[in-house]
Amino acid sequence: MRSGKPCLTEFRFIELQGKCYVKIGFQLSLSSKQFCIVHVYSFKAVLGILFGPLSITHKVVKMSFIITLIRNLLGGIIAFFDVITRGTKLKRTKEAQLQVVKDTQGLTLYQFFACPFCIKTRRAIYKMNLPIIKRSASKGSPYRKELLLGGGKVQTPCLRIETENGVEWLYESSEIIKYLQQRFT
Ligand SMILES: N[C@@H](CCC(=O)N[C@@H](CS)C(=O)NCC(=O)O)C(=O)O
Repeated sequence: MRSGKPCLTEFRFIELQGKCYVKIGFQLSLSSKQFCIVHVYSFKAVLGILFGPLSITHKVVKMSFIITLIRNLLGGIIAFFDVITRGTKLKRTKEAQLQVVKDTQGLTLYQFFACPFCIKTRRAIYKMNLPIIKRSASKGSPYRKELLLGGGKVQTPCLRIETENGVEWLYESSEIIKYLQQRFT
């Protein structure tokens, strides 16, 4: 193997905890004597769809997975159009914006990137020019557990509101937008 050039060493379907993945192995050379092997575990069987029936018996690609894929694709398209059609932010005086920065420090939005309700909420947040921290509640993210433990369920969007009186978890995109509009516009 020539130095610096990654070489494909493995490409196969595997089963991990009852789920089907595509395992892709690369060998990367660091110098003429040293190398490392990197294994990438694919998106759940996405390639399985493209390459036909999976080699793992009875693990046919589940309908729910296809629905998730379509949902994420549509969500991604909506997110893209949201970004390009957002328009302008609310303009405030420097002092007023500094106050908003201070007042939004206790706010955190738990969200999924491609969720239409989150897109709607993010769009409103953008238009109100609010620097609110956003945390992904997608599977595998540590914030998902935080949302579940704090708010009681994994549903996005959810706004975590921390004040001197305690912490409140606000679900429902319309409620979140209404709350922010009342507080900041
Ligand atoms: N009526 C809610 C609907 C929110 C909703 O359905 N969110 C979905 C994501 S798009 C969700 O969190 N589903 C739970 C899950 O995927 O685990 C709103 O307007 O916020």
